[in-house]
Amino acid sequence: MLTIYHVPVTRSLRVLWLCNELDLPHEVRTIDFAAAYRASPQWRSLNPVGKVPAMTDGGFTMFESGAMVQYLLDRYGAGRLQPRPGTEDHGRYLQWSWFAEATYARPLGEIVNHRRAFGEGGEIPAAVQEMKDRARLCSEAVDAALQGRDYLLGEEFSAADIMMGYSVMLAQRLASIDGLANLQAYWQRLSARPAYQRAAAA
Ligand SMILES: N[C@@H](CCC(=O)N[C@@H](CS)C(=O)NCC(=O)O)C(=O)O
Repeated sequence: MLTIYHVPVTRSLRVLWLCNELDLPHEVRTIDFAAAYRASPQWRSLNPVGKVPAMTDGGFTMFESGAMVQYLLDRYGAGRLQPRPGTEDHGRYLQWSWFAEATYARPLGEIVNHRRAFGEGGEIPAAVQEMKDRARLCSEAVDAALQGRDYLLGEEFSAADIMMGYSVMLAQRLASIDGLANLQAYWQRLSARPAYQRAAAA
């Protein structure tokens, strides 16, 4: 049985969303996001750096959201939601999946961390603006890539859209996707999916 350790609006959303798309049975355990709990030996035994999410599959533990998505697809996906490995399409799929977390979500996550560390009103405006500018560049790149297509790989939804969907959600909350019509339509399309909506309500 899969257990997903979840906090609403965090990256565990990606894993729940994927499970819903694949109809994979799973248990959701909502955890306390307080720093003290995340620093506890109990939580650190699941996520060694005290972040969210974590997932267990029987006795196997994982603590990186994109790796969880790929593991679940490879183990239980039966070829769904990703192109065949070793193809150019799969290379594109991997690139957008990694870009979503390593490049796009990074400055956005730092805005959240910065606010948490310095408190409301204690932010360094120039630092926040610099992170927003870097996120905006990513938003523009995804907007351009979506020209003439519904999803990152074309007409077919893939797990890269799940990886990216979370990052776009952060961008529209923390930076802005104003003026980026393709990205806005993409976000509307993704957030209308029943599997996303069930995950967002968890
Ligand atoms: N690359 C990691 C990032 C995990 C991450 O930054 N999680 C956030 C919540 S979405 C968190 O736990 N932040 C608390 C902190 O960094 O102290 C992943 O995708 O799992």
